[in-house]
Amino acid sequence: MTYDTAASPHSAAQATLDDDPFTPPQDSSLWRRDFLLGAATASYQIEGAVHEDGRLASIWDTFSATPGKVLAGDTGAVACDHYHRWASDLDLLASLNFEAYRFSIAWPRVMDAAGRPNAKGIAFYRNLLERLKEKGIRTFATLYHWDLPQHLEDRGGWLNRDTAYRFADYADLMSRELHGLVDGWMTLNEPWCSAYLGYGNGHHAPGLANGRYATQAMHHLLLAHGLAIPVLRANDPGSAKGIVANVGRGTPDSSSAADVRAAHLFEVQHNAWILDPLLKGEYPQDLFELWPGTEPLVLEGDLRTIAAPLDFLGINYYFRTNVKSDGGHGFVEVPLEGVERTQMGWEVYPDGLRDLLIGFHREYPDLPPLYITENGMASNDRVIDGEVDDRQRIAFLKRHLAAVDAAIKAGVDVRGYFVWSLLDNFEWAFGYERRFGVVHVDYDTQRRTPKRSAERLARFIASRRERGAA
Ligand code: IFM
Repeated sequence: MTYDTAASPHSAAQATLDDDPFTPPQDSSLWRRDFLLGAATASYQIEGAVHEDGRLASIWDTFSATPGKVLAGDTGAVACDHYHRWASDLDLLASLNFEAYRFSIAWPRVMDAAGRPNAKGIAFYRNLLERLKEKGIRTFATLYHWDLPQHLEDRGGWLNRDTAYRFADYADLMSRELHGLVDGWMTLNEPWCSAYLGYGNGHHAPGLANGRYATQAMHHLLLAHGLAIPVLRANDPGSAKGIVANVGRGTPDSSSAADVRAAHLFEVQHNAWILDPLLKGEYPQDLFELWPGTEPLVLEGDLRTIAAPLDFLGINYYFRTNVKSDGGHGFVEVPLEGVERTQMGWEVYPDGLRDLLIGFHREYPDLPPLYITENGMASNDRVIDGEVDDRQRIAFLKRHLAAVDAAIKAGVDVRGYFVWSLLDNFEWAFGYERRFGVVHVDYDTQRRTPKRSAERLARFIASRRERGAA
């Protein structure tokens, strides 16, 4: 079988499907035209232009400017300069045939400290969305991908309940300004990272380290989400509303009851901490066995607010963690020898994605449709003779897509998959050293070079189109 996708510069005119190691089996649900294949990014990781057009400081500007917090002292001040290059970046996205784009809005770019709109910042996102619509690309906007305005952190950040209400105001503004242009709103990206890495161990902004803070910050983040959902529904009824959780697979180091319990607690801490309040309206009590004395202050009605019905749930998956009992009520990681790892040191473990999806399907009767809103890997990619041969990523993506297909075949409703990330970008505490993009970015010249993985994905999407049209 041959296919001709001449419309795309990254098509594989005349290539045979059998030559393409990316091609899923004929019976794969990934061939379904209603299964979206997209790419994801986030504001602070790509935009740069941190002082332009009235943008205020975010906690990540402050954190990355603090010596010792980010590898090599990198900051997001310039990043991929996407604020200026957004139009050509969208051309690139379209040339790679992606059907959907997940990006995030920088809260400090669109609202001033008094809560008034910043017209220039809002225009940036409106232009972006309008261009995506012109190109026929589905739009998924995340409201909070970690760049909290610094002035809110100065008043306690996510430890202050008031921040949840300010978030609802921000969601109100954005959904009034951008209604009709967004196919899917995502309130928060990975509240686990905001709460645990930001307030629990201090590896991320704002850099506080206290277990009690982590659970309280999580509660206010989830409350912010729950307050925002009805606002988004009222202002933009035609769009879908959801939230994005990063989930972790924990496996026991042995079959002992203690190690099996340890793996369970790992997943409680990574998954149930977020998913139980969202989907069951309660916190998992096991969490407070793991972290005694950290129960957050929960006011009457909060859990009902948090459990507002969702149109979809976004799942971000990267790796598994092998654990054993710490001899008490907790777990410790036992890194496995001889397994494949990425530049982050994370184990490549696609079965974890399949098992988690099937597990959530069984555990939560009210599980909404799912999107895989992030999946991908970092590698030390280099441009050689104009090409980036990222074959580890090609195999990674192929195997994780196969895991999604297996979950769908087991009955899980998964509607799409977004590769993390479109571009190499600012990888938080690891700065620019870790390259997650399917497009290589030369940070000296801002030249973009699609990696082989991007070409393979583009070719597959094009062949789906052709098949759908046939
Ligand atoms: O780069 C991050 C992203 O911002 C959130 N999810 C995980 C990615 C890789 O670490």
